[in-house]
Amino acid sequence: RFIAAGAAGAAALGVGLTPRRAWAAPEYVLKFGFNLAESHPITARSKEAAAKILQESNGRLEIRVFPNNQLGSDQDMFQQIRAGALDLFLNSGINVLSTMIPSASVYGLGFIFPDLPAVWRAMDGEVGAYVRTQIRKAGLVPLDKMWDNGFRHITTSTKPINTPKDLAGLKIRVPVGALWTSMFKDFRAAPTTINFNELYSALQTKIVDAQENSLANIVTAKLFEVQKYLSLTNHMWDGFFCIAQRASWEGLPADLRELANKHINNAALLERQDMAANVVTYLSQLKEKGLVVDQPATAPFREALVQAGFYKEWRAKYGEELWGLLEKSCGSLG
Ligand code: X2X
Repeated sequence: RFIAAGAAGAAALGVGLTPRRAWAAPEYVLKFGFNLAESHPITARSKEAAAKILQESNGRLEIRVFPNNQLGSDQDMFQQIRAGALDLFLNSGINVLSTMIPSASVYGLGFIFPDLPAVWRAMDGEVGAYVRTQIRKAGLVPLDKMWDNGFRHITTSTKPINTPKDLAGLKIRVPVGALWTSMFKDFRAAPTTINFNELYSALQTKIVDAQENSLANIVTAKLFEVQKYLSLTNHMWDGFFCIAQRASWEGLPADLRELANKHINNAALLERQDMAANVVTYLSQLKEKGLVVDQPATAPFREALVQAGFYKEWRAKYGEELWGLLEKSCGSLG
């Protein structure tokens, strides 16, 4: 980094140097961590936002982006942000966040969104606002715009999944969140919770035979190397909240906080477009890599959850207020 006295000092002295970007060490440095791979669109968009924030704050605010579990597992990062050691954490509400804020997983209920417009209606609308209020009550600061972690599909190393019966007894990895375990138990599978940073090796060493994720993650985390079958089950949608550590966020001067808020929310909107635009490419890449792709009918999977009492159970857990908002946005889930 240059020392501020360079350009500013030279200008003050009237020295005819070409103005150059020269700034002091940043006044504020925030650490921004998440689990996704370097090549995931979330990584590029968050780094781009950080660059704009550095530029437009004239070097006063630096956001250091740590993708790919560089700071540890999701559970580690969640611990760090609560302890004040991490400033911004991008993660699924269905994942570790829901261990502290149960309503944060609500959008992960199976088969509630037919498409992305339905997702954003809910999450940019009253459902998202409700969850963000709960996150705030838990002492963390959620930024407004969610990031897209994609519709989720099942991959296995053993067999294609075409009907709910194919899930019976399947050793499948799920992230750390009660909704995931509940849903896959109700499918009669045998779910095991494993953090994302251990997923590849868990599949490789056959600790589990299956996992479920977005096409983006199956490509960018190279899960195709250790899986053989991909069933496009679209069984749930997942998104990431950007959560700020309250003291470091509120400790920023208002202008810098506003600048960071603007660029991070804007990055989320751009990343949503990337994810939608990349679906076709990801799918053809996975076919090229040799995955056997199936497109099962989804109605029987949803019916299996209904029969298992899944929606009833989670309606009671989320409560009538949130359930009402969900049905207002998605239509009747009964
Ligand atoms: O852990 C996963 O599977 C991931 C990356 O999709 C989430 O963070 C929920």
